Order: sequence, then structure tokens, then C-alpha cells
Amino acid sequence: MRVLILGGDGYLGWPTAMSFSNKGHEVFIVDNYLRRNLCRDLDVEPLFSIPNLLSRVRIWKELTGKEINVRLGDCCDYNFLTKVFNEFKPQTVIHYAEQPSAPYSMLDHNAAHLTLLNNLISTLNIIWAVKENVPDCHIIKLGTMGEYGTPNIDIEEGWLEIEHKGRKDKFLFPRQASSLYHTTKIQDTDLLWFYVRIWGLRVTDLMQGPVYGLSTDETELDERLSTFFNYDELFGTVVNRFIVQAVAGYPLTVYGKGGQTRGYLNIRDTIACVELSMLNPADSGELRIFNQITETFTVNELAGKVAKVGNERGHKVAIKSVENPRVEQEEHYYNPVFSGLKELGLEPHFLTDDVLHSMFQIVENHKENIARHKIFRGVKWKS
Ligand code: USQ
Repeated sequence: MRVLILGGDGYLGWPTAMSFSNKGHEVFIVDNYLRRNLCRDLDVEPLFSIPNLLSRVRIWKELTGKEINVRLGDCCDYNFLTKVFNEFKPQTVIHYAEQPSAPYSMLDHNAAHLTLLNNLISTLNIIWAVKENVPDCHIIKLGTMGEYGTPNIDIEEGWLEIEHKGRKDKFLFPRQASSLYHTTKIQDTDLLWFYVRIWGLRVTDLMQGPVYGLSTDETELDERLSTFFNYDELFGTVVNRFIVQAVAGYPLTVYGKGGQTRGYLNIRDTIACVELSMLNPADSGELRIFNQITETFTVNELAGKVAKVGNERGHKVAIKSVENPRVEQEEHYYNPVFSGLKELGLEPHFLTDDVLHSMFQIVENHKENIARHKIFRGVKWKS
């Protein structure tokens, strides 16, 4: 497959690029360092520094003999993007090129503006670049389980059949996000669905839950191939944050009552899900939606798991409920369907004690880099 990975420098993009290159796919990456620049500007750099993208692909080639092509540029720049599509003629494009943080999107007006523009214009440009250059190209879009919110009914995989006044139809499952970032993902889905209906594009929307982990087969080849590991409130996801907090002797920051339930997955499974979607593309004129999670936990359950393993390793782990800076339900029903990717062949990696121990080991190796002031800044959803 010729696969174009937009946002290929990111937490998920870089491990995906290496994995696909390793499997013999022809990989082309685009990135504009948005995430790196935001982290630097906001003083929330990851746990350890990462070579720039050009160095990463050089190291990858030295170690494996395999080539990953890179173009540095902005997906919101249509002239740049359409040229990349025209030059590379991808069979699959994977869209990771979004501002991915809910707390960042709620920081201030500038952050809200950047999130909305970046996420929607990049999606619009990809749709047009596909239509104008490679209309048969399969678009794989990273969506989020947060689009659904926490409804008091089971969450289906993307669609819902409704019977109303004796008639039936199928609609996108109701969306009700709880951050501006998550709202932009809903708007992405709407854009894609519109153009699927009008132009017959082939699209897979992956509704992903919070991802944890930092090891894949390829990152383990050499430390310089590691992915970003953020533990700050803006760009760190909750499991990664809790492990760093445990190592730093910082009480685990459970927001509010801690009954918030989400579907989680290992970074290895993100890559597997994207690959399965790529190898089994959506049909032309189809918006196919999968819920990309492997198991569900409350925040309290996650804190308990991390504390148990941390204590076994000699850390004295405390758990503390802090006032919830977000507006979200803290106790709620949560029962999502997530069978589609398993039917395609996904074999999940679960959040076992062994997985937590190996994450602890890597974080302990970089313990001296943990900056306590980065852990909590309390970005409030409403002041
Ligand atoms: N939480 C805490 N304490 C913390 C951090 C988070 O209790 O220190 C809670 C949050 O309030 C939330 C849950 O843990 O209820 C998950 O938070 P998160 O920061 O791990 O994840 P979230 O902000 O929802 O966003 C992350 C990714 C995003 C992705 C999303 C999937 O940053 O890109 O789309 O997970 S989902 O949450 O399913 O929408």
C-alpha cells in the first residue's frame, strides 16, 4: 500500500509510520510540528526529548534500511497538501493531523480558534485533495469516543436505527461532546458524511478512546525511535499521567468523584486497528465507523490499578480527588459496542499489571526529567 500519514510526527503518527514501513508499505509523512511547538510554547514538553522528524527518518533508515518520505508543511495550506497528494498518489490517507487535546481547546480564545480552524480546515482540505487527485483513496480519520458523550443508552458503532411514528431510518448516533476539541471531531464527521454522500468517497472514522503506552515493536528497536510521552494536563492522557504522578510521588489527580468511565486502548492496538482498517477499506460511498477501544474503566479503577503496581515497585502512591476542572458527568451509564474491529481480526492488549510494570520501568528511567509544575494547572471549562 502507498499510505500517506498526516500528523506523522505525533504520539500515534510516528509509531504508525514505523510499523507500516516495517511491514513493507510505502510510507509518506506530513507534519508541521504543531504539537511540538504548542508544547514548547506552553512549557509542557514531553518526559524526554525526541529527535526532529528528519532525524527520526534518517535513524530509521540506518537501522532498518527502509525509507520513510517526509514533507514538512501544514495540511491547512491547500496548495501544499494537494501537491503532496498529486506527487505521492496515496491509496490510503490517515488523518492524525489535528489538535488533539480537550483541555488545550478550553484554554482561551486563541486556543479555541486554533483548534477549530486547524481541525476543520485540515479535514476539508484532505477531502478536496482526495477528490481532485486520487478519488478512490481510502480516508482513515481518527475520531473520538468523546463525540458520543455519555448518553444514558448503549452507544452503537456510529449509527442508530430509529423508529419514529411507525417509520424507520438509520442516522448517525447522536453526538454531544464535552469539550470544543471533541466538538470539532463531530464537525469533522459531519463534513466527511456530507462529502461521502455527494462525491462517493470511501471513509473510515475510528472513534478512539484515550490511548496509553509508549512501546511498540519499532520504538523498542532504539531509544531514539521513541514516541512523545506527555504527562502534563494539556497533552497527557490519564493513564500516562497517573504513572508519572506515581513515580514523582504526586498524589494521583482523580477529577471529582472519579466515576467517569471511558473506553481505553494500548498504543499497539491503535496501530493494529488503523492497519486493519487500511487492509479492509470502506466501500466507495460508505462512511464506516468503528468504536476503537478494547476495555472500559472508571477513573477510580485506573487510579487503583496504577497505585497497586506503583506500590509493588516501592513508590508510595496516594490518590487524591481534586475539584474537577472539566464539565462532565462524574457518575453515569456507559455501555459502548466495540465489536467491528475485533471482527476484522484485532487481538487486544489489555491494561494488565505486566503492561503497567513495563510503563513504570520506562518512566522510572527518566524520573529526573519530571517537572512537577507541569502536572496540574487546572484549565477550567468554566471560570
Ligand atoms: N482525568 C482525571 N484526572 C486527570 C486527567 C484526566 O480524572 O489527571 C479524567 C478526565 O476528566 C476524563 C478522563 O480522565 O474523564 C479521560 O481524560 P483524558 O485526559 O485521558 O482524555 P480526554 O481529554 O478525553 O482526551 C483523550 C485524548 C483525545 C482523545 C480522547 C478519547 O487527548 O485526543 O480523542 O482521549 S475520548 O476521551 O474517548 O474522547
